[in-house]
Amino acid sequence: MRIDVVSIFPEYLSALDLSLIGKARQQGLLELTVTDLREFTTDRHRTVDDTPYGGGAGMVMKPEPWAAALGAVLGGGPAPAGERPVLVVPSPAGEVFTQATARELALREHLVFACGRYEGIDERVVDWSREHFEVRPMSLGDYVLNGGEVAVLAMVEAVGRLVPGVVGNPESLVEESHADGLLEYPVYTKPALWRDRPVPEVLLSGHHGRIARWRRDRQLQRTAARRPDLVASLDPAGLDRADRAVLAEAGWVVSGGHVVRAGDGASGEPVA
Ligand code: 6GU
Repeated sequence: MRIDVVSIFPEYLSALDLSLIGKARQQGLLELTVTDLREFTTDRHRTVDDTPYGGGAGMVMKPEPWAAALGAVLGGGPAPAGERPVLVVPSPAGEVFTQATARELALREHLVFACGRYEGIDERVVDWSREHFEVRPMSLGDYVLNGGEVAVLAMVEAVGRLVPGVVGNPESLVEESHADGLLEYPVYTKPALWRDRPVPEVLLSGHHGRIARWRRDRQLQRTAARRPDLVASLDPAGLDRADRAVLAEAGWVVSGGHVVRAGDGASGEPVA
């Protein structure tokens, strides 16, 4: 996979030299290039921003350096046959980036990340880019960062670890949080007794069936407690009798093909 990042703070992305992603780059599994947007300015002050038309606070990133930088990333000449690169534009006004997004992007050949700063990039850059890229404005969640760089670190790590060969043991991708729409179960290691706290006895039993059931129950309970939005998105077809019993205990029932809070219009359910 090829990844390009364009930023006015290329040093910010140096964290991608480290750890799993750094190793994948050394092994040639990921080809990652960081480009300094200011290299594509033409004035003495290397200006990348200007005041917003229509007034208002803050500054807007100028279109010309962005078009030049993205053009260089595309490589001049005619567009190669095959799929267009994806242009991810990090923004709190984007679509929310999820594990499903990471899985989708991990299948692509070429990802380009355009790190905006200030109040954002002139919208015409986004419009023009649609002629050359599949453009995806993306947000990490409902809070505001000062620029796209920190978000790109998160997104590149989430996508990069799904590229075949990057994570040593692919089994570890199967059981982690969000793999099945639920949060991960709690984990324990030695010693079996620590500060008067024992490891849950079932985990020492060697009984694989009971351990799997216990872990599934903890996933369901934890997800109900912390992420009711995820419970409401579960497909009832994937829930067995034991799952439904745990969810009922947490106040959720299957009704009309959906998982809903007990009492929320579910026929025959007692209202608390
Ligand atoms: Cl992707 N960018 C910025 N600037 N702020 C954010 C974000 C992205 N996601 C959440 N907040």
